[in-house]
Amino acid sequence: MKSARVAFVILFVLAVFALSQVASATPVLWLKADSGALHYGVQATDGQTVSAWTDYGSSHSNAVGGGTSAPTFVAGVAGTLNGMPTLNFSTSGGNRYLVTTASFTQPCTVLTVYKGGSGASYLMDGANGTNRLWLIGSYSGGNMRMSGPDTGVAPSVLTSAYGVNEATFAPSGGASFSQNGTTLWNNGTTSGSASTGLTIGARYDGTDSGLNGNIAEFMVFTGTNNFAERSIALNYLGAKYNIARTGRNYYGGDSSGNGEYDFHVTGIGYESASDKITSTPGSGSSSGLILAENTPLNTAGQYLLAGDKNTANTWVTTNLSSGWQRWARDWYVQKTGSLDGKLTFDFGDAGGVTYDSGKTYKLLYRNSSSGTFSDTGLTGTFGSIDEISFTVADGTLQTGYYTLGERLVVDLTVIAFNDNGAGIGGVAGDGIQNGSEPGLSGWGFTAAGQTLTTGLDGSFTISGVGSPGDSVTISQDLVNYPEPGWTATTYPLHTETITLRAENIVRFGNTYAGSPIPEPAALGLIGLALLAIRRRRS
Ligand SMILES: [Ca+2]
Ligand SMILES: [Ca+2]
Ligand SMILES: [Ca+2]
Repeated sequence: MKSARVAFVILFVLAVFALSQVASATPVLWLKADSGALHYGVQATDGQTVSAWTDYGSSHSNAVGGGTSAPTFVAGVAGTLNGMPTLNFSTSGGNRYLVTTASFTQPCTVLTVYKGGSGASYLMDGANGTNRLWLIGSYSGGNMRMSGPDTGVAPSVLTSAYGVNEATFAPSGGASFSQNGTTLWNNGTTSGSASTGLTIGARYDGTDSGLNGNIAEFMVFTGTNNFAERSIALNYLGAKYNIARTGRNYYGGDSSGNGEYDFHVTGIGYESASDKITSTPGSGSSSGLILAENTPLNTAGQYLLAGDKNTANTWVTTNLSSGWQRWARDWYVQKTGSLDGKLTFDFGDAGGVTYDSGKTYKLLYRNSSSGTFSDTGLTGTFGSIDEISFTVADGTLQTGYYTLGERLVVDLTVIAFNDNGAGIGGVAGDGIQNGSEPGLSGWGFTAAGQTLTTGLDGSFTISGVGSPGDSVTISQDLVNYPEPGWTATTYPLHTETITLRAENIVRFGNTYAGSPIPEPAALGLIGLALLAIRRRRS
């Protein structure tokens, strides 16, 4: 049942990923203002009504409304909620609300980022008018209420500022409410039962006690074994909306000191054998990095979370040693406890980069949000379609910044030439191939472990000989290709270890001590002539 649910989520998220923000959790209902708030089928813009709010949860029960009762989209404002948008559920001219047919069982927990207005201000209520189920609202003149009992929580908690709120509804006992990690009320009994359908932003029938406030995000989890996934979701919400919380903090990449890695926070974690998340959503629903356990998680409090900065991805060469390129997007990865993890990079999800299983990809790490990345030295394993995975043992898996790197591979061209240009426009014996000093064909070399012979133009090229910074040994092969009478003007006739230059061309100049013009040079001249003819034909 669980795997079927996950499969549904993956398929669904595949369709809507372009705008999504990812948490690892699989809530029953998941609404977010920054993605899938639709004005008649198209992403709403500031001031437009939202007729359908896409459900990214397993229910796929979009919250819908219409006409003058639909909420309006409020574009993000810098400095508020990290610039993220909200939906405004006004009460002016009648309540604004949306209705979903998603079903819930108790216990269930609602995670929301919202701010209500004064008065009764229902965040939500069961949609079934004959059996009003549960709600969060500031109760007029009294305390906040949750589905029956007066909680003893002041309404101002929900009206003065946006918070990350976690409200658990239980059929008998165990109900609780906390905000930004502080438990404000618990152990109450909750009336009502499981609900089919939910009204968001007003009382069950929409006719009374509208929210008169704004909702940024809304998630509902059901069941009892979801503490780990809710803990990850709380970190996701706090980072995304820049709301400080206390407790269950497993991700600090969103702070200014750590570089504001605020988005797509996701993770794995373990509370018990029945309450754990061992892999983040897979290919098609990540921001490019997928986390998973390697050695199975088995200790309460193990967590591995990651988030990014929403950096548009492409290949870049910044913050690297020469000879490397990397993804522009990097992730802050935070480890709590000891664990072996697996980091998988998904090219399709990250976007902006082309996958090639013939390349050498490496896991790169740095310990601060600026500075040079270094190679972890780990070898990746190519996975399905467009992924590469790195198994990172506990001792190597450090909290810090990770991305995918590639060692650049370059070609090397070796040229042998007759450094005897006197009378034909060059300077004899200067080690420089001037003007018409011809290449020497048929000269043997040993280069990068291969035996090679110069072609008609006096050169050969080795494709992918190595990366800038590597050393390649090249020697003229005097055993198999002796050319009596010639002396080297550039490199002596023995092995040279060279560092690849920018142009990756190494020239071996030679001169002939006697006369007449020796055969290799003559061959070279003929070769050049043949080349010229070939070029004219092409
Ligand atoms: Ca931040
Ligand atoms: Ca993929
Ligand atoms: Ca010369």
